[in-house]
Amino acid sequence: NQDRLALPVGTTLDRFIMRKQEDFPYATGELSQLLRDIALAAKIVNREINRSGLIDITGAYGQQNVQGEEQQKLDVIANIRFIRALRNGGEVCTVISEEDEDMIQTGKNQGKYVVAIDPLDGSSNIDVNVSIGTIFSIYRRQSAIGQEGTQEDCLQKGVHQVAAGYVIYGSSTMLVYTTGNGVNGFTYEASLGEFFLSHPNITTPPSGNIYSINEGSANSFPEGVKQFVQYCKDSSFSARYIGSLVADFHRNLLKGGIYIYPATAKNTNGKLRLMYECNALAFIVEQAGGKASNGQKRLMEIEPTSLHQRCPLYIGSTELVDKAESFLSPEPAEA
Ligand code: P6P
Repeated sequence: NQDRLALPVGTTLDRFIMRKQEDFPYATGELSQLLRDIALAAKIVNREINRSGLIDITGAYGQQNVQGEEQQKLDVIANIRFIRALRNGGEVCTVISEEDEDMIQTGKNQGKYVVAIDPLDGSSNIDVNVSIGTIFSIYRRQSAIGQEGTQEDCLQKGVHQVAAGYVIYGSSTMLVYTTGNGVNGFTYEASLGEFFLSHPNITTPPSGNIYSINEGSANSFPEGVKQFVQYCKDSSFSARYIGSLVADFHRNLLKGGIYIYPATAKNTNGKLRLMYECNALAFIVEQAGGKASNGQKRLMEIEPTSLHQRCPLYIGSTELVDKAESFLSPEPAEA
């Protein structure tokens, strides 16, 4: 009955996960344990981030990651922490990460799940104390249990996600996730080491007056994007762009708005990654009543072809994504 489902604000994450598992009579607890493993790693990374200015682990790590981006020490630490937690938890056979070119085999071949993760997105923001985030997607492996996960296990369409979420390390640290039955947000109380339900059943407003896009690249925006941006200005929208995907997404999720990272001259297929950035946020925004596309089609229907492929991202309030798309593919001229 409904009141049993409506867990009160203040419920701990552990109790929430346990109660939600009870709603799945055939659930055997592996996904619940996997979510706990991710929450544990998030607590550890949160502690590292909060100390980062103090114990000289900020700044570049002196290496470049597969993206050719200057690797920040916290990138590396977060990657190690999440992969270790997923490996030790035993539920995951294979991980793909922004920080590693190839699939990471955990050695736990009995694991039913595959995880795609951006352990610390927006890490160039770390040294200037801007909110950053972890983004993850969880898929059920397609290959037989008992062997290593395969490339096909890792390259599944977004519609096949069994869960997705993000952690935002901001003025407060929150874990926001979905398992396909709505979106719930948990706020971390460091003194107790617990996440508490603070944002039950998040729904995103159907429209809004915030647009998030890096207008520094406006000269090379597709024509339709230029027209949509002009529409936002003509509508007296607020321009809000933090330059940290999770922070921009989270604000728009709660307040309504649209985030766009289109194709640009510098990033001809957009900058954001399909498997461990876009798909997870697309699952969450759809579960919250919003929309996510690559400008042409539902983002979660994109058939992946490589682990680190990029795609344009139009995500947020349904009416704004629809509006943006209308400029991108105007109605066919009257025959
Ligand atoms: P730009 C951060 O590097 C990131 O991956 C996202 O977190 C952020 O939204 C985007 O890139 C910012 O990119 O080109 O606007 O600086």
